[in-house]
Amino acid sequence: MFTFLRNPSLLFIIVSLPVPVVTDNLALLVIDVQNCFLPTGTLPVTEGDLVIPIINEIRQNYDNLFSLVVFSQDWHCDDHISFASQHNGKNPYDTTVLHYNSTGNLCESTCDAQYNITQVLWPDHCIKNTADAKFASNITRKISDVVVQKGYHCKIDSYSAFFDNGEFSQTELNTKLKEKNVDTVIIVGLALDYCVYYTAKDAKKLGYKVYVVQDATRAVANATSIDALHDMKERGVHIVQSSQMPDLM
Ligand code: VGL
Ligand code: ZN
Repeated sequence: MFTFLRNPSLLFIIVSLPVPVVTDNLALLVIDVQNCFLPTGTLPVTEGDLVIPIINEIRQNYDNLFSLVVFSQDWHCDDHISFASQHNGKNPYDTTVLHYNSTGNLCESTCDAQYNITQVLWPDHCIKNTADAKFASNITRKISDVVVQKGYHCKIDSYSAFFDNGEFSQTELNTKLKEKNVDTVIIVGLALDYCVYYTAKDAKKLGYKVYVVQDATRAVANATSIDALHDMKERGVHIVQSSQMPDLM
């Protein structure tokens, strides 16, 4: 026994034994859980309110495992370009094509259009500094949570919490995640087929490991949610249920 411990080379073997290392550094991204997207809001998502108790339970069970919890907030000008009310002869849920020049400016009359973006036209929604744009009153929020606003450029929409729809500008989300060395994001919230989908795609493009907790989301429409789920899976986004969260942790 003592001979063994007095042998320096054996001691080296003992101290260099591998120890398990937890490599995933997690962030929870809570997308657009705002009054505007609840069933009584201006852009109602069917059952949008049902994500709230699920997200609250995820936080209750796993908050200590998240290096960061981020709330994104859709935050529009009152004449935002995505509103059907700003387009003559158009109704909510119609589409139009918007043209942008090489520097990301909207071509309102003649200009050298470089990018054409198909835009769904929405009811006026989530206008900044209104009660409609506030976070749902019953979603758990903590002082340490970070808020990232998006969609505040009046002439371009922003579904993703990382970039606007033309990828002309970015929010502070990627920087905030990098500051905390986050490598894995868990995405919940509204709406599955728009802001959750675009945020998950961009997170994947930026190199994060991405989980979408499906039962903690709801969609604007069935057809688009089927397409979004299919595309996310193809891109390597993990679609999971909240009951599977213990397996991820
Ligand atoms: C959203 C449509 C328009 C979303 C935001 O949060 O999914 N959808 N603006
Ligand atoms: Zn919006």
